[in-house]
Order: sequence, then C-alpha cells, then structure tokens
Amino acid sequence: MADLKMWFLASFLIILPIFVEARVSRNDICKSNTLAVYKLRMDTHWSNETFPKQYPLYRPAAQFSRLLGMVHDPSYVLWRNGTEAKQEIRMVAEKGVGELLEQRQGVQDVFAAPPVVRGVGSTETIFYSDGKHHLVSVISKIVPSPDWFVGLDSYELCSNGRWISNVSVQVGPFDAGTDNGFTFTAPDWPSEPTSPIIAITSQHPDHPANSFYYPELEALPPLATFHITRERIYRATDGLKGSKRRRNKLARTNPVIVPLPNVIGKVTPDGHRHISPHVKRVHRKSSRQAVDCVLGHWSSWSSCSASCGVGFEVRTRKLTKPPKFGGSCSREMQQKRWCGGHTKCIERFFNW
Ligand SMILES: *[C@@H]1O[C@H](CO)[C@@H](O)[C@H](O)[C@H]1NC(C)=O
Ligand SMILES: *[C@@H]1O[C@H](CO)[C@@H](O)[C@H](O)[C@H]1NC(C)=O
Ligand SMILES: *[C@@H]1O[C@H](CO)[C@@H](O)[C@H](O)[C@H]1NC(C)=O
Ligand SMILES: [Ca+2]
Repeated sequence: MADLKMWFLASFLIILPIFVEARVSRNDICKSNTLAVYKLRMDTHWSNETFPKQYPLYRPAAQFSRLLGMVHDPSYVLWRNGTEAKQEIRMVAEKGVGELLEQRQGVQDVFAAPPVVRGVGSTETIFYSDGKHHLVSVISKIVPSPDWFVGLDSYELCSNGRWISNVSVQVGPFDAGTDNGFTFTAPDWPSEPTSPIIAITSQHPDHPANSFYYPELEALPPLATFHITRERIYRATDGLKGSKRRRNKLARTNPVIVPLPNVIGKVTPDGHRHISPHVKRVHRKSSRQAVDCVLGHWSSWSSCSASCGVGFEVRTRKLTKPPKFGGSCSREMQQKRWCGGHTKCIERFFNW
C-alpha cells in the first residue's frame, strides 16, 4: 500500500516533457514535433517593359492585393489549377478582399502580408509550420483584373524529412474561372456556371483581346517570385535546455517570438530531476505475476499558448489503473510541444 501511495504521489509530481533528446530520427526532422519559422517574400515583376500590352497605368495602376496564405496538411486544398475556385478564392481573385479562415480541418496557420502597390515590388511575412502541417498555399490578386491571381498551391516545406532552407518559385497568372473578362480593366462579367481555375499563358486563352496574350512568346516571363527562407527551427529540446539569457536573446532577435516556456520537469523530494519518461519499474518482490498499469488516452492538445508568435500546447492523460506486483508504468502524464500562430498578427491592411 505504501508503494502505491508513493507511486501516485510521484506520478503527479513529475510532469514530463515530450522533448527528450535523441529520439528524433535524423532523417525525419520535420515530422518530429519540430516547428519551423519561415519568411515568405513575394517579388512582383509586372512592368511595362515585360508586359507592355494594355499595361495599366491609372485607376488603378498595376499592383497586387495583399497576400493571403495558410499552412496546412495534405487534406486541405486552398486552390488548385484545374479545380473550381472556393468562395473565398473567388472573393480574393475578383475583389481582392476577404480573409482565410483558420478554424478548419487540416489548417494550422493563416497569415497575410501587405499589398504591393506597384507592378514591380515586394512584400513579406513570417509563417509557422509544424510536422503535421508542412504545406503552404498563398494567393494575391492581380489588380486590376477580372479574376486573376498569382499564388502557390500546397508548396512542400518538408523534403526528405528535412525542412527546406531556401527556395525561389517563379509563377505566372491564374484565372479563377469566376469572371469572363479578357482584359485587365474589363467590367464585371460573372461566369455562369463557373469554370475551373486555369493557368493563363502567352497562348491561352487564345483570344487576341486577352491582356496576357503574347502569341509570339513561347512562355510569359514570370509575374511573381516567391522566396521561402527558413528562419529558425524549434527542436524538441529547445527551451528545456539552454539558458534564460539565450531565450531572451532569441525573443529579442525575432519580435514575433514570445519567451519560451520553462523547464517542465519537477524536482522530487529526493532531489532528483526526473526528465526521462522511460518506463519505470516499481521494485517489489513478489511471487505474483506483474501487472502493468493502465493509462488513459491522451487528451487532445490544448490550444496554442500564443496566437501571434511561438508558444506551446499541452496534453495530459490519467492513470486508470496502477501497476501491480512490480508491473511497469510510464510516468509521462503530460506532454508539451511547440506551436506557432500568425492569426493575431494580421493587421488590417488596406483592402481593395
Ligand atoms: C511602356 O513601354 C513601351 C514599350 O516598351 C513604351 O513605348 C512606353 O513609353 C512605356 N510607357 C510607360 C508609361 O512607361
Ligand atoms: C495547369 O493545368 C493544366 C492542365 O492540366 C496544365 O497543362 C498546366 O501545365 C498547369 N499549369 C500550371 C502552371 O500548373
Ligand atoms: C537564398 O538563396 C539565394 C540564391 O541562391 C541567395 O541569394 C540568398 O542569400 C539565400 N538566402 C539565405 C538566407 O540563405
Ligand atoms: Ca476569368
């Protein structure tokens, strides 16, 4: 009985971190509860020299709406070449307005960057990706245009188990299929029924009035380039080790990073810091068959402690039946992992 009491006491005192070193397989870094912070920059190349046909100079001059994006898993598609545009894509492509909604299956983070108020310019933002949500999709409306946009569809951030470090992706214009206008400044002409999203090329749609129709060119020059640069990876052990000074420095160097959580393990009465979740055998001489404990299911993860920046989330489980006769039992009753969000960082940029 004394053993049992001790066991209970111990299991509530010791709260163990999930981030125990050396469990991360070298070639599966992104899937192992790491959190990657990326910078996304969109450079736009819509100049009068590269796209002289009907180049919009006034009211409005050539520009791009604010950039909207999300980080998601493979089950979610924000937009895709060849498929019908969702309502929110229609809103962005036709009007340059709207928000992307975060509260849906498969979506981890939504983010935005300011508009590029010229044809040639640049805008940037930061986003977060965890091992489960490792695809990024973005969209920015070409202004003026009927329903044209540039964007990325499910760009993979985890390649061969590692977070990609630095890539540039050149893109051309897409047509959302919801408005039939051919020219940049065509009046609204809703497509009924709507057609699928298509890539606009120098030859297609092959209508001479089309603003991007350059039959003499084999391909259009790129309209925008997305640069994705890895800023930082939060590994399992970060914040659990490392000095307070280091954490503060980290928080200072990146304004969106909040101070990291402190060590989660607690010191037991015998003065030992228990930071190993390894199965502990209760030593007890007994002639009877050892029975391992029964643990409840993990709760779902709590919401992230930060909605703008890097935080952590927690899940817990309970002991359903204590071990008997020297059976074994994991003492891991709580796990923490990193999370990040950019939702609350989104400022109200000027809308079109
Ligand atoms: C646009 O480019 C064309 C040809 O390159 C040139 O003739 C024209 O003057 C330019 N217009 C402006 C406003 O820069
Ligand atoms: C869009 O889809 C069409 C048809 O499948 C394909 O030919 C084209 O290469 C695609 N374009 C882009 C940019 O993905
Ligand atoms: C990313 O790559 C580009 C071109 O290869 C280079 O100019 C740039 O310095 C790189 N940036 C980082 C952060 O590595
Ligand atoms: Ca269209």
